[in-house]
Amino acid sequence: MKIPTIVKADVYPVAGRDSMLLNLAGAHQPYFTRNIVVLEDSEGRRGIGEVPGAERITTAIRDGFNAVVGQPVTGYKRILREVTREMAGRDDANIFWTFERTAIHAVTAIETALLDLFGQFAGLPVAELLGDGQQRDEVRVLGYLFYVADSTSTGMDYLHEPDGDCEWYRIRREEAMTTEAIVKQAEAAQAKYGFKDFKLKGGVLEPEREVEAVKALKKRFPDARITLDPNGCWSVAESVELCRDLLGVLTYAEDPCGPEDGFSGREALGEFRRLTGMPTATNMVATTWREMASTLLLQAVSIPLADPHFWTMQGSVRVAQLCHDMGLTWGCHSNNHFDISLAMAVHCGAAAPGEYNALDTHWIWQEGTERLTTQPLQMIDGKVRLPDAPGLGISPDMEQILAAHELYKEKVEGTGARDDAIGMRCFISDWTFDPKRPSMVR
Ligand code: GKR
Ligand code: MG
Repeated sequence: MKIPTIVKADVYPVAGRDSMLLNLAGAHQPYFTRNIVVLEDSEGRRGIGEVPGAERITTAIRDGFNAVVGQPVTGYKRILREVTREMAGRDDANIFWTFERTAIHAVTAIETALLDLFGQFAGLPVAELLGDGQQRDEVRVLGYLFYVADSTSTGMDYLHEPDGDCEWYRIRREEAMTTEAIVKQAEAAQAKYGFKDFKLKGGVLEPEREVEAVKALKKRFPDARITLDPNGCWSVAESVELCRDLLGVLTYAEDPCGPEDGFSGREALGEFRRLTGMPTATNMVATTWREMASTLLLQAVSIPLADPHFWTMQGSVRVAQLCHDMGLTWGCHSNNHFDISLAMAVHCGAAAPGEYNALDTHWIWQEGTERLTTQPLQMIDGKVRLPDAPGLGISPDMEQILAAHELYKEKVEGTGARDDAIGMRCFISDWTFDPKRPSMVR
C-alpha cells in the first residue's frame, strides 16, 4: 500500500467577531484571533487544527513545519517528537493565562492536523486514535454565560444582531450586567441549544452579586449542574465564606481562589476544598504534568479542565484516563474559538473514559455568524454528536478561512495576541489588570 506523504503545510492567523464579554482580565475585543493549520497530503486530503491567536504562536507553528513536510502521514508520532523538540525554550516563565503560552499551542495545532490526516487515511475518527479509543457517540456541553458590557458606548466595532432569528442571537451582543440578564441569557441559550448545565464567568462584579446570579440560575433551572468561575480572584477566606451555603447550588467551584500570602494556587484550592467539601475545577493550577503531580499530592482539584489546546489532544485524553483511574472527573476548558476547535474538544470528550463533566465551550458566542468548516458540528439538546466521517470528520472551507485571514490582516493590530485591558479603558481610563480584584470593581 502506498503511504501518503505531507506535501504542503500552511498556518493562517484568523479573526472572528466577538461580544464584549467580561472576565477578570477585562473585556473581550470585537475581534478574537486564532491560528489555523492546514496540512495537505499527496492524495489531496486536508488535515486541520486550531489554537489561540498570536504572532509568536504563528511563528512557532511555521518553525514546526520543518519536521512535517515530506513525511508519511503514518509517522505522526515521530513527527510530533521532532516538533516538540523544536519548540523547546519558547515559553516565558511567568505566564498567568494558558493562552499566553507558545510551545504547547504550536504542538497541538500540528498534532491535530496530523491526527486528522492519519484518521482519514486509516478510516477512523480521531477519538478512536486517542487513549483507549472512542467511548461514546455524543458529548455533553454546557451553556457558558458571561456578563456583557454595553459596547455601544465604546465606539469600538462590536457586532449587533437586532434582527437575529432567535432570542439568543438577538441578546448575545447586548449589555448583560444584572442577575436578571444572566438568567435571560441562560433561557435563550437553553432554548436554542438545549443545555442542561451552565457556567457563569465571574471575576467581574462584587462576589456577592455573582453568587446571587448563580442562586437565581439554580432556582430557574433546578436540575442543572451549575458552576461559577472567578479565575482565582477571591481570597480563600472569602471563597469559603461565599461558597459554604452554595453546596446545593454549585455542583463544583471553578478556580474560586488562587495564590495568596505565599501559598500557591494549588494550596489555596486544596484548602478551599477541605474547608467547604465542595468539588473544585481548574484551568489555572493543573495545566501541565508537573502542576498535575503537585495537585494530586495536595488533593486540590476534583475536575481538571484538560483543554486539548494546552494539553495536546493526546495529553488531554491521558488526563481523562488518569481522572478515571484516580476518582477524579475530566472536564474541558475553553477560550473563544471556531468550529475546528469545537471538533477537537468533542473528539477528546468522546475518548474520555467513564464519568465526565459537560464541556466548556464559547461556541454559542460565535455560532451562526462564524465558521471555518463547511458544516460546523451542531449543539442539540446540550450535546454534540461525533461526525460520521473519519479524522476530525469536518471539512475546511478554504474560502471562509481565507476571508477570516483577510479580516485578521485588516482589523487586528499589533501582535495578534489577546488584550482584554483595551476595552476596559473605555469605562475606567486607567484600568489595569489585578488578579485579586474583579474587573469592574475599581
Ligand atoms: O473567555 O474571558 C474568557 C475566559 O475568562 C477565558 O479566557 C478563560 O480562560 O474560559 C476560561 C476559564 O474557564 O477560565
Ligand atoms: Mg476557568
